[in-house]
Amino acid sequence: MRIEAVTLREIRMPLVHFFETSFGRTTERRILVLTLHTSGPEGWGECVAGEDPFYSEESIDTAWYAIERYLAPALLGRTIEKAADSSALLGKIRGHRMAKGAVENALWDAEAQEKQLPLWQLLGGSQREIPCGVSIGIQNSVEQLLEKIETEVNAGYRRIKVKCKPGWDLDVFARIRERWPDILLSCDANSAYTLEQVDHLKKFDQFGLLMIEQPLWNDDFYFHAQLQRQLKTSICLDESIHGRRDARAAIELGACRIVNIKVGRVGGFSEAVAVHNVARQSNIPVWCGGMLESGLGRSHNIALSTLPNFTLPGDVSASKRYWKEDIIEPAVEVSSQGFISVPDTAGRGFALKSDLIEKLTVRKQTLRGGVSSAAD
Ligand code: OSB
Ligand code: MG
Repeated sequence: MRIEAVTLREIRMPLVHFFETSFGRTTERRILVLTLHTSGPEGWGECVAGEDPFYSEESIDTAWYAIERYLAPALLGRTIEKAADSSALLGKIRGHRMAKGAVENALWDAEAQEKQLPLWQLLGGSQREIPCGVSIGIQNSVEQLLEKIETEVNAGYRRIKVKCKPGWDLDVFARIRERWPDILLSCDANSAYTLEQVDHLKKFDQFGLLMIEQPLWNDDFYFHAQLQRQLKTSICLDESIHGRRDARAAIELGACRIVNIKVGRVGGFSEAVAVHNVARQSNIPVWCGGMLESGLGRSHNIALSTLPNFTLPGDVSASKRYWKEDIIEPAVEVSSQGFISVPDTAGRGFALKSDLIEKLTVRKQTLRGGVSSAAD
C-alpha cells in the first residue's frame, strides 16, 4: 500500500448525557477522525484524545499538531506492506500515543480491507461475542445514579463501573449494594486519591468490588504496589500503562491484578496486542476500556476485544448510550444478555455514514507529500 494522502477532520458530537469523572465533565465531544488515502483501500482511524489534557497529556489539538507536523509526513509517499511495520517509521516521535494510534489503526483498517479479512482476525482475535459492561459517570445525585444503574442492569450489561472520588465513594457504594448485593460492580477513581488515604481506601473492600481502577497517580506503579498489598480488592491500572514494558513492570511489582487496555493510550493496535500478550503470560486478565468514542473507535475496540485474554466485560457499550445518531451503520448494539456479536465481514465490519460525517465536520485538512491544504 502506498500512502497517498491523509485527511484530518474534527467532528463535533453532543453526548446524549454528560459524562463526569474525577477530572471533569464532558457534554460534547470534539473528535479527531483520520482518513488514510492509499493506493488500495481507504483506512479510517479515530484519535481518542480528549478535549483537554486531563486524562492524559494529549488533547485533540496536540494530536492534530503531531499528525500534521510529524506522523503524516513520516508515512506520506511511502509504501507499507503491513500496519505492524509502521511503528518503525513512527517510533522516532516520542509520546503522542493517541495521535499515533489514530494513524496506525487507520493502517490496520486499510490492511484488513485489502486482505479481505475481518479486522479482528488480522489482529489475531478469536472471540465471536464480546461481554459488555458500562462506565457510569458521577451524577448530580445518588438517586440519579441508581436510576442509571437500574436502566443498564435491565438492559443486560454484565458489569457496572461507577466513577468515584473523595465525597462520592463509600456512601454511594453502600446505596448501590443495598439495592444490588450481587451485581458485578467496580469503580474508577481516575487518580483521585493519594496513598495517605490508604485507611479510607481499605474501606472499599467491604463492597466486594471486582476492582478499583487507577486509585492513585496517573504515572505511578510503585505506590499502587504498596496499596495493592494492603487491599483485598484488585487494583486495575488504566492511565499508568503506556505499553508492554509498563505492563510487565506493573505486574512484576504487584501494582495491579487486572489491566485495562485502551488502544489509543498505548499508541495503536500493535502495542495493544503486545500488552495483551504480556498480561496473558502472567495470567492477568484484561478488558477493553473506552474513551467516549464514536462508532469508528468503538468498532476498532470491538475488534481488539476478540483477543483471548479479554475475559472481563469491557467499557465498550451500545452507540445509543452516547449518541443520538452514530457515524457508523449499523450502530453498535448490545444483546439483552449483554454481548456484542462481532461482525464477520471484511475490515472493521461497520460502514461509515459519510454524509453525516461531513455534516458534523467543523475543520478539515488534507496532507499530501509534505504539502497541506485546508478545506471547508
Ligand atoms: O478512565 O475509563 C476511563 C472516559 C473518558 C476518559 C477516561 C475514562 C472514561 C470512561 C468512559 O470510563 C468509558 C466509555 O467510553 O464509556
Ligand atoms: Mg479508567
